[in-house]
Amino acid sequence: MATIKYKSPDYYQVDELFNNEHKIARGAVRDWVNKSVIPIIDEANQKHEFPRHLVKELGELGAFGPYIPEKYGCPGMDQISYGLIMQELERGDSAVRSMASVQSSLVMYPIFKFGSEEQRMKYLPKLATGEYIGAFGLTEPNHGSDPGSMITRIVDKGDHYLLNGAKMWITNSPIADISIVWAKDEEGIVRGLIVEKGLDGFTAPETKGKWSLRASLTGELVFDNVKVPKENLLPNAKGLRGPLTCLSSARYGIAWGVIGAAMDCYDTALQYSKERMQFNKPIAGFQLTQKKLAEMLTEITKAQLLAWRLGTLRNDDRATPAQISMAKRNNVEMALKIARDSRQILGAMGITGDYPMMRHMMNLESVITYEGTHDIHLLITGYDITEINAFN
Ligand code: TGC
Ligand code: FAD
Repeated sequence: MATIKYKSPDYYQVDELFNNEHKIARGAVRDWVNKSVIPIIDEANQKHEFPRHLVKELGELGAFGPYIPEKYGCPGMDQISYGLIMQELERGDSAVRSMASVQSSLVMYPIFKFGSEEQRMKYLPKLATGEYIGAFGLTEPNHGSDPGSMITRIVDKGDHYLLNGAKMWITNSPIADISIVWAKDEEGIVRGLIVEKGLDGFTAPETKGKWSLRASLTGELVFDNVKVPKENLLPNAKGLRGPLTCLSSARYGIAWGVIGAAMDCYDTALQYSKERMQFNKPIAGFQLTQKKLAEMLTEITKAQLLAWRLGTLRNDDRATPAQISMAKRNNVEMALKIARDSRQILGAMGITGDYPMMRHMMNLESVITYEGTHDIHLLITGYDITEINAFN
């Protein structure tokens, strides 16, 4: 592994917009990523293995449900701290941020927002420490961008619900202790269930052979006449608005997270280009290299400001789903382009695991697809500004 020392870019003194709590949270996660993620993450990706030992450490850091109240064993921080935690985790690897995103926004948040007090007390403290790992099942083999057409069903059988169907592309599914599963009831209304592992008829096979997010576990959730206890229904989620509200929280975290990946790529390319000599001068001295670096820093700065403003709106509960879509779409594309351009600055070295660009680039191909594809987010913005739905 190359010994490049990371220096986080901050061209517009965005740091001054953060309070002490934000900086403490960011600093703790940055130190942890340096110590626990950077030394092992290339090997985990090369071997296509999930570094499971990081889960408990993430819990100790407060990275699971950072914005959920302390009463449930969580840190009770604000949305800016949540964003900065995601930024620092994704500087390490998108897989680590994915683990924390799913656990926080897609498992803990729906239990907190739509669950009963008994469900909150039963599950949230265990999820906060990482004792329990969670998954979120919305996507199906034949329904990805259009989750409203899902075919997974529950039927009321008196003392339990009978669950049938299948979910695909589910982060953490093979090791999840609980899965938040979205299914339609007999009236066709989307409901959320907490499905514990080990129930008869429930399997979660792994999806292997990914070239992206190789340090993250992905799999299916398959339900064949699974009896889910009645008390595991989330009482306060009715309709597609339930899962989409969770997605808003996770998409917000991604808008911050990918800035971390972009910063890592930019900083690595900057340092390398000042040291790498060609034609008797550092490659940083060529105009074409400077164009790449200047444009990268400009885009990172814009993305930081977009994420920060969105965070302040979320703190006031004023951020709209369409505003979140704009930030997710813009910032992921920004990070992917920076991963590609920074890799070029490293020439052949850029394709090796000694440097992080190729890994970030491959990861970001998933990030630009999940939580709503790049084009779906564009259509959400189009719908918001024209009030004409172009989805169908
Ligand atoms: P539509 O009729 O527009 O909406 C249904 C209801 O939901 C409301 N709504 C939202 N509420 C909160 N947050 C949002 N983001 C919302 N978007 C919509 C909407 O107001 C409506 O409410 P109500 O009360 O009137 O019923 O629904 P539609 O069927 O037309 O679909 C719209 C569309 C295409 C935008 C939506 O379905 C969509 O976002 N598709 C993309 C699917 C997606 O993002 N899947 C992600 C799966 S999870 C994942 O990828 C995890 S990755 C994990 C990791 O990080 O590792
Ligand atoms: P499709 O919906 O089939 O889309 C294919 C293409 O068609 C895309 O380019 C899309 O933009 C385009 N398209 C679709 N509809 C339209 C339209 N109306 N207009 C124009 N273009 C359109 N899901 C979960 O529920 N939980 C998870 O934990 C989870 N984790 C994931 C982890 C990974 C690594 C990946 C890759 C995916 C994960 N997903 C998860 C699934 C993810 O959310 C879906 O892949 C995503 O929503 C897109 O669905 P799809 O792959 O079925 O693509």
